[in-house]
Amino acid sequence: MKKLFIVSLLLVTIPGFSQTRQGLKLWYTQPSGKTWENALPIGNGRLGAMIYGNPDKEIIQLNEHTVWSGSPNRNDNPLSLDSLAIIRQLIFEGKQKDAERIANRVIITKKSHGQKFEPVGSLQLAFEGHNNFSNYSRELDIERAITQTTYTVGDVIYTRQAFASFPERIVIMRITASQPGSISFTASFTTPQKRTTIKTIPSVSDLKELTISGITSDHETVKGMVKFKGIVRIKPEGGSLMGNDTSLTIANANAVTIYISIATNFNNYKDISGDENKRASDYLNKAFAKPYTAILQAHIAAYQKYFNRVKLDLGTTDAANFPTDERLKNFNSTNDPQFVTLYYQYGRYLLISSSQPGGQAANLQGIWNDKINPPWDSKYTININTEMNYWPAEKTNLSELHEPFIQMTKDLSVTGQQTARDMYGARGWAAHHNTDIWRATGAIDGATWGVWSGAGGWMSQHLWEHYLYTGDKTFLATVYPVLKGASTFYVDFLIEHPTKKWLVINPDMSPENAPEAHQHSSLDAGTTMTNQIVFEIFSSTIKAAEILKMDSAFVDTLKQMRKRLPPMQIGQYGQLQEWLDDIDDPKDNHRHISHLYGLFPSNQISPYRTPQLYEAAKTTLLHRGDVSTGWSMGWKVNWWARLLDGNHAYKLIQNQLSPVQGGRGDGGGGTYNNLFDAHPPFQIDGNFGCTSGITEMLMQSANGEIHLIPALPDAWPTGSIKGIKAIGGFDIVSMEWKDAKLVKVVIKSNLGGNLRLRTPNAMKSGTGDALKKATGKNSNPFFQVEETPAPVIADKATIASPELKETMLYDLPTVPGKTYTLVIK
Ligand code: FUC
Repeated sequence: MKKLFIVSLLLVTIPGFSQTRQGLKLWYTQPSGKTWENALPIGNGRLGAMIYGNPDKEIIQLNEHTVWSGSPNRNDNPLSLDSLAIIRQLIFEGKQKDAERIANRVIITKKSHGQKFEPVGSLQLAFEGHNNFSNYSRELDIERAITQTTYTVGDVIYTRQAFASFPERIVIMRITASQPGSISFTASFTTPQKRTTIKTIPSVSDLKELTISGITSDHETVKGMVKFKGIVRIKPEGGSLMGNDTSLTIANANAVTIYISIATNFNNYKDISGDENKRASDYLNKAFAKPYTAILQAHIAAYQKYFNRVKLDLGTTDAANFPTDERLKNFNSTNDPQFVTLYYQYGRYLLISSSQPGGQAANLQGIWNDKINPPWDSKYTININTEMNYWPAEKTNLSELHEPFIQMTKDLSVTGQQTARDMYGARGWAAHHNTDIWRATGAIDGATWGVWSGAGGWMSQHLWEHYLYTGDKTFLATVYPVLKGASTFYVDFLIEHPTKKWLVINPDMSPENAPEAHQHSSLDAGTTMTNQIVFEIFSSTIKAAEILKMDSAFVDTLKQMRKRLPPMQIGQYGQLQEWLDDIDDPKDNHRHISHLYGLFPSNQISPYRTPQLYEAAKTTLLHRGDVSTGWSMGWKVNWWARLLDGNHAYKLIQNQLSPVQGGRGDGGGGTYNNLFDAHPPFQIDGNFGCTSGITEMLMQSANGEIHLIPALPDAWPTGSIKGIKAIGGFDIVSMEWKDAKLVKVVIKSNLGGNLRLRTPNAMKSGTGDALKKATGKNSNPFFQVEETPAPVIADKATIASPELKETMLYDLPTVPGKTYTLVIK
């Protein structure tokens, strides 16, 4: 209490502080120093920057979304096809290790294991004498997507604002001072890139500008051919600007605006014939002609178009008055619900900033990476991590931002055709567990990780979900070939299991787990996750074809084959089996729990429709434990939400919102000071996974109904949310709960159809009318859930019946465009 009082006093007396207290802000009383994970991220989906806010040496670390090592290339291993039969036979015979040895030679690529997302470099601003500062604060305002640093040197107050303008495609920083003529600094570039030229050249009005030109790295025998160009042009107000060969010096200016433009020659994964110089100059010239305030206003408007759609309120306590790093340290020992709101909205901020229509999809680090050799190349791991990045897209009302992921899937549906054909003799398209900007679809890393072909099915499912949320049939028609291609690959690649007679994928694996029973080899046939993925993409393709009224013969094939897929199995410990055989180890705490794909993101396991599988999934999750890598804990928030256990989901949020301990490889997850998620190292998937999970705690729309506050933890008894989305085109315009009871919900129907609502307590319509109790199947076409085949249950397994809280289930017929209000009865 005492500490709080002191902080509050500081907050009102120090200028920088008084602004940083309110609203959705990350703020700190210390500069970032040398630590990248202290710096604050800004981005416009094309450019990403980390702002350090160091008074004496500002660092603006820069990324551009298409600066990747390498050039158009493929990495299939054509030896695969000839050895496929023997690999399959060995796996069916239980000789996984022998199969693995061959797979490492013939399936795993001998070429690129994926290219790297590389940084451009850093713009450094050296301010002499500014190491002696006071009254320091820096912040990232996620309601406006702007960073601000304020400090005092002598009797001058300095302020720096920076943002990545969405409309202008540039990064911009404005430096002001409380007294005229006080701004002097030198700007220069540093870069970890090896083939660059940094120089100043004459600019408009005889001033000089600073440029960096370069070509990205060669990597794993692929020649680096992405050419990039960065230009820094400075507009001083008063004072002077001088340039030497590689730096610009500003002296005694009243205010300064720095415009940074970066572009490359990248057009798409097979075309790098663009003109990076012209692009960089064009963006810059357009922006430079505009005053700072105009660029700022347009930026805020463009950002808020997305950001303002959702408002969350879980309550605010005094704990919210502390700087962000303090709140992170204290989160587990204080009641700070607003910190969850901040983290939730930060996930949306990060998606808006790293994924814009027409740009590249958010990679393992979104769009923020300072290393020339980043962890896992900062590329796309598509056996979980990239999909997780896009879990919040539709439900948190950022549907348009799904586009880069959808485009990537469309690209893979083309490049993956050659992989399907050359490596497996199959039609359709296939991708393994990783890809990159060149849309490589070969198998990489080693047989323990790479021999997995589930990506086509999983990624295509996002396209189907985009349709389920939007009802956009034109979109569905354009992406139907992607769904069909993913399914066609499985039609050709499935093979009958010699003894069980089910149709299975072989070779297969349950991402990246390797059971002891198979001498720690990952290879297997018909793993549960793959069966679920195939079941799901077959079902979605069937529905899509039926909606589009086409391909009836293909639909019949899919229906016939779907019946022959392995059902889910409940093993001896009552667990959901990860593999075809009952070989799960209840002590296994592997970070991947891939077989729970059926619980989330899929909807094949539900408390109401499949109670035994629901219990088995819960047992599995309890076996695996809570603490894991960041993204794994993010997934667990979603699973516990689907298991309707809000308190357990909240426990995972607490684990995630703890300061990171240890470095790469240590596991244990956690969060950095800038609220980036830690695997460790930094991986952005956990941020997005948790934002999705918090939404799932408050609303779920996957199981043939819309379930409101399905997994509310005790920590959030009262709150409200506005603007999230459910499938079937339903907007949760607003929802309020009090003492864990739903008190009011306003829902807009965009597409019409039956609205089936599950609520924790009885509701009546806003006009006082009684609501109709739901009966039978939901008639709304968007809520048709494929029936999950009955599980096979081990003799030894004991399965309890789920203990479910009583809920109400209503049916409300809706008309497109109309809004419906329900209040507590
Ligand atoms: C998979 C995961 C790792 C990490 C990496 C990027 O290999 O198993 O934990 O997230 O992707």
